[in-house]
Amino acid sequence: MQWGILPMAAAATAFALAFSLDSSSARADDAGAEAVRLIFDTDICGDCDDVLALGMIHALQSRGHCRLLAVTVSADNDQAAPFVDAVNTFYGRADIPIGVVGKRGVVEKSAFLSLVDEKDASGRDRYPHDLRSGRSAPSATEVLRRTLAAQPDHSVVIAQVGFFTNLARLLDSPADAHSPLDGRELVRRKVRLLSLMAGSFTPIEGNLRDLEYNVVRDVPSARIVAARWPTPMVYSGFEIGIALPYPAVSIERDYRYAPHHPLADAYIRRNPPPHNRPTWDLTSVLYGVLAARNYFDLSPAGTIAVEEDGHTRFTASSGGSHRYLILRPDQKPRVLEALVQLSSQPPCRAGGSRP
Ligand SMILES: [Ca+2]
Repeated sequence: MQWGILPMAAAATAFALAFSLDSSSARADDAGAEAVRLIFDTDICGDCDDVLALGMIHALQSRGHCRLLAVTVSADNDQAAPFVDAVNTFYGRADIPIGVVGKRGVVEKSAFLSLVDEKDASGRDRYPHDLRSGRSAPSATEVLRRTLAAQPDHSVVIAQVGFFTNLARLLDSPADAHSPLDGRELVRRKVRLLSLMAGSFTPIEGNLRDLEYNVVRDVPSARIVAARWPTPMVYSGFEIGIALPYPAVSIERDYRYAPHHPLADAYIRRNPPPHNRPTWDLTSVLYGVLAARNYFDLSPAGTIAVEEDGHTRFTASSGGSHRYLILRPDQKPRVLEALVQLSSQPPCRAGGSRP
């Protein structure tokens, strides 16, 4: 299989032309432009890269690059939504809507979500939050439909960094009180880009990672989204995040501004330093919010199909709406520096004030 690589500038131009991005969205992360309207869909249970990615989003919002509209959880674990609420509260944004996949989602255990129930010496939450259980949260479909319906047309970026369940259900959702549009039409109308961590597209040392976790845990939903999602999709394949290991020394040194930091504490519970955890989910957030900053190259346009066994297959085509990220060796230091600086940035509002 041939893997063509376009120079970033040419790829960006072709991408914009192919998908008719409007001028406002194309400028979205230039200085002074409108912040990217972002929805974060995460399986924040098994791995800790979701947690670092959520912290990154808050730093990007503090810098004026994005506005987090909602978080939807794609793993069935009642501690996941409270943990998201605790992270949002830590960064001074306690009221961001949170939706959950519910009992029909992929069941996941976690090494770190139990942090959310820990108390300090006086019996108060160590990580303050007011959402006590995922069972108290609305469905992801409800939150996604309500959030999208309230946004300007073609304005929303969704970063999906877990299973495809929530977005597949969104596509299949009927008209409701929030919108007369069915799910697919609502997505076509409101979403500009789906930036997702899934699949595998470039061999690593000659070997292609055959089956990627986010796909194989819910293949039917992945097949629905790959086949029916009506906007551009950019995949960050397995090979991207594993080529960018988060330096554990940063976990040990850069988060000490808080005695109990939810990002560092989750990381340590999952993989104590000196483990350098891959940055899979962080890369989809970085691209989704700062696509024009040339952190990555893009594949040619094409179609990515999810096969019945969970393999992802890319076929180049000039009219295709799918691409995948490509990381050149000389891009690695700059990307990794951005991921570390954003993840470890202390909470602050735009303009620098503490929340
Ligand atoms: Ca994830």
